[in-house]
Amino acid sequence: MKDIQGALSQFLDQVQRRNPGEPEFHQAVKEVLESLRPVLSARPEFIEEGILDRLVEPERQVIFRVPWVDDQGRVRVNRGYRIQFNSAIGPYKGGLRFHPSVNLGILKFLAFEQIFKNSLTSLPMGGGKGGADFDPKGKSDGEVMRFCQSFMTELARHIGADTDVPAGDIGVGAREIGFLFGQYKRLRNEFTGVLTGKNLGWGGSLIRPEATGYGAVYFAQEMLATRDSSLEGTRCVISGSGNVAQFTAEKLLDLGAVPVSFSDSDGTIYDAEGITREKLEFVKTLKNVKRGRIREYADKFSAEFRADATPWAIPCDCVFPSATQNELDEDDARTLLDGGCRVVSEGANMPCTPEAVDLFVKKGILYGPGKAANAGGVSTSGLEMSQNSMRMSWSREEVDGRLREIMTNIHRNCHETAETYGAPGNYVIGANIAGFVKVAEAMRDQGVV
Ligand code: NDP
Ligand code: 2IT
Repeated sequence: MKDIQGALSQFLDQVQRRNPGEPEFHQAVKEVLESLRPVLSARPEFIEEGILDRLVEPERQVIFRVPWVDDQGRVRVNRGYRIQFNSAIGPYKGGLRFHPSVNLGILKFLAFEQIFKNSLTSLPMGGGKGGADFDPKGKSDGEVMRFCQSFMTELARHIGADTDVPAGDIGVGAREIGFLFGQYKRLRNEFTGVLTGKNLGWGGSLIRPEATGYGAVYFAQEMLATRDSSLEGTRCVISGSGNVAQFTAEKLLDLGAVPVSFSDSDGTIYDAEGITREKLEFVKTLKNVKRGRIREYADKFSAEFRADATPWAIPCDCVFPSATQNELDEDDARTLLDGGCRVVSEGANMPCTPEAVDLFVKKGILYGPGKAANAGGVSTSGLEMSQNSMRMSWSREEVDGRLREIMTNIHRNCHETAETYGAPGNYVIGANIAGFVKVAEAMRDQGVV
């Protein structure tokens, strides 16, 4: 055990040295590797055969210029990326993020997480991620379209239905997927399932828009069931107000829970009376059609707006962080615990800092890490790929039933793996080990590639 510890810390030092200026990537690698200690002790071949060395090195990273012309006729230039991290168990799969903060380190952390998440889904998908430092906020539809067309003009040569299948993430929703798909089709003259998250009329899957949020709630339900408890009547804090946040709220309402907050980068709304279906419809139109700010909710309904604040000070039973990475730190975790929080199900990727995660785990509350809890989105993308391959579309009930079953299986797998490796109830260890072993074994089977 001591040797493993020494080898791991040397290994992490090396990852930091070889990938300077990428703190989020270091954070994601450290979290996964530290969880793997028990499996690496039991199966030293994973170290001896260089599996870890290969696992932290992306198979391919593409960085490219994205020039486009704005509405004033001015030339603008953004930087585009696609990280094709690991294809041991299937074609690269993962979203595209358009946000001014996007850089190589952030996309590498997201692609790295995606490897294990996709492995947990039980579907044949490798790990990838991409995006650009483009900010869709305040841009006209025409500008977004021209940007997407330019982005796809380069990306098209690197992706394909059996090679790499991107989807949405922050700043990339149905509108952007439409523009990207249109340009791919035009360049390649083929109508294939090269992207997921497509609209229904041209190859999309029912339930894909809902899937990440619904899945995060299903995961919370499963965690609560281990303690003979349920979501009914619980007060739930949600951060973000985009795709994941909206459908988290919708499923919570279906199950008799009470969502009380949303947020965006300007602040938080707290609706102590509860966000109803009618109020949720307002948020969907506000965010998806009018592209407005969440503070307008407080103007419209009698709710509080907390400028520049996150929602973690609101007392609650359950929390669904659904905005971005490292949005919840140790102090926030302590405040939440003091306020009675006993469930955290991560809709976002890596929203809790390592110190916050440690505190949740130490206090023994139900903490579902993103790579397990938010895997419903990519799982349903996998189901969209299956439907595209078969040239068929399944009903809402069929897809939702499969999503439900996948989330139940992910939960069971994480729960049982944690127990097998001596950490009962620790979903971090369960998710990381279960996700890793499948990929590591596939890499061994396929030789040194
Ligand atoms: P959206 O773009 O639809 O919504 C993002 C929301 O988060 C917005 O309310 C946005 O506010 C807020 N936000 C984003 N960045 C920041 C920031 N730096 N500070 C404060 N608020 C911020 O994205 P999604 O809902 O799709 O994604 C949310 C999270 O879920 C991300 O972590 C993503 O990686 C993860 N995820 C998404 C999946 C999907 O299928 N879409 C699948 C699995 C995980 P504002 O508008 O002000 O920027
Ligand atoms: O983080 C994620 O899992 C996503 N953004 C969804 C990826 C996908 O391919 O559906």
